[in-house]
Amino acid sequence: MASSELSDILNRRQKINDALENGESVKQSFKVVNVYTEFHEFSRKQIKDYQSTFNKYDVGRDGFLDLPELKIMMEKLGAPQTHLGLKAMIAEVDEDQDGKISFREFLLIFRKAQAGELPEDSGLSYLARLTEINVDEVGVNGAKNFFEAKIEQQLKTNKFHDEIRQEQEERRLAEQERVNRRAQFQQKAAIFQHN
Ligand SMILES: [Ca+2]
Ligand SMILES: [Ca+2]
Repeated sequence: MASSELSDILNRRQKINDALENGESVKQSFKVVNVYTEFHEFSRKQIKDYQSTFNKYDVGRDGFLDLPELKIMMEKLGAPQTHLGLKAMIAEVDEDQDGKISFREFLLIFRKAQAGELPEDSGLSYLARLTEINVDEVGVNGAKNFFEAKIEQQLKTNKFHDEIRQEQEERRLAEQERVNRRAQFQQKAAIFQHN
């Protein structure tokens, strides 16, 4: 860690301690300091990229993505959602239940996406995957193509998909066995009849 970065953290820590001594609320800045340690699965660069994505769609600049902002975000990403869909998206990560997405809760989306905890066709799953590309550069159609290619690629390695394939294969084998058994039975029956 660069020494300037470390002194930044120490300075912030000192400010928090001062504020605490004065009985002030320091909840928010405390959270900002901690996202790097809480979301240890992401690199600092990733978190900074997520922060700039978040800021881009936090049009009101209040540090939260509310429902109208999320609505516009999903439209811009080429995956518009219904009002109920948007509410469900927020509820999925709204741990403090204030009806909007803080940056920390925003990071939960990507944590869940990475852990495979988001259903394929859920709004948050679209959000997580579509924000990986720069829609401004490739355009919405480009984003859609990229997205479809990405889903296809993911399906190939997806565990769920593998299980379905395995199930289909098992069903195919069972059906084959049934056909074989019937053929054998008919053969035996034919021999029996000839005798
Ligand atoms: Ca906002
Ligand atoms: Ca919240």
